[in-house]
Amino acid sequence: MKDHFVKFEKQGAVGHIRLNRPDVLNALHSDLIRELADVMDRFDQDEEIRVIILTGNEKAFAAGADIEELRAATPTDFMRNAFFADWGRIRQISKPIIAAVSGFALGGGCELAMCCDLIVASETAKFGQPEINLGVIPGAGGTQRLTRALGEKRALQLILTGEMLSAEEALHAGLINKVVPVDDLAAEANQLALKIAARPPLAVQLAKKAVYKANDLTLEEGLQFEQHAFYLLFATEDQTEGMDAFVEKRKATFQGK
Ligand code: CO8
Repeated sequence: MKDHFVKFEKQGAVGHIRLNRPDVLNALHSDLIRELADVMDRFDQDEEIRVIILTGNEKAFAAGADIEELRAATPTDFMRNAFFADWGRIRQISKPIIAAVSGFALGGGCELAMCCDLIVASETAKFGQPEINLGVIPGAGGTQRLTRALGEKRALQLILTGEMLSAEEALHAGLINKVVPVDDLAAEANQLALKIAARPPLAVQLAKKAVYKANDLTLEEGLQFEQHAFYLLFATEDQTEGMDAFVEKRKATFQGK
């Protein structure tokens, strides 16, 4: 697979992906999203990879959908081309994805960061949904994910005005996990990725799934899902290893089996 709109490389248990349209602040052309979903699928199937890091460049994680592409679009184009199908593929990735965000994460860029499971940001990061200024609204989850993350009032403030949140504000609002100086961003994301990569991969993947069920299911259904996932993990070698290692007072080594 050749890289084009996204660059990617594997470093041990971590799959790195960089959005690569720097001239247009990584505007998310549909071809870019397709490439991104292809690479994520490939990393998801690669048994050595346990965590994925998605990043942009210092000026922009991504400044939204490619407005040039969207400008002439019609509703039937969106429907015929299943415009959001590749976003659906990204949502289905079972391994944890860490967004390392510097600069602008706007519109589809903010939505893409929110599709990731954890967000580490540099002090320069800015998050927002400015679609209202273009005569539209968010289309890749902004009204839903931002509302779940921030609550209705703060989500409405951003979506109705197009205002941006600074990294510090995003941290206080619970949208992101950590803010670091720009020079530390890559190292911080990598450190977090390695920490998760040392955990049992099947438990990590089921934990990710179970947490998202909290939004989709009733409490009773969510508790049932969690219990079944908990039972299932007792069929893994990693459960035996984890508990044996504790009792034997040694460090566990997890194989993802
Ligand atoms: N699409 C296309 N080109 C863009 C985009 C974009 N979203 N953002 C920036 N660019 C281009 C600019 O046109 C400019 O190109 P050129 O050098 O050829 O003139 C280049 O990137 C650099 O941008 P600026 O000169 O504007 O840089 P500034 O630092 O002055 O400003 C901003 C940075 C504030 C981020 C500004 O570029 C901006 O407002 N960008 C648009 C932000 C926006 O409105 N995003 C929302 C887009 S709509 C959307 O995301 C809908 C989501 C739907 C689902 C997702 C489907 C993929």
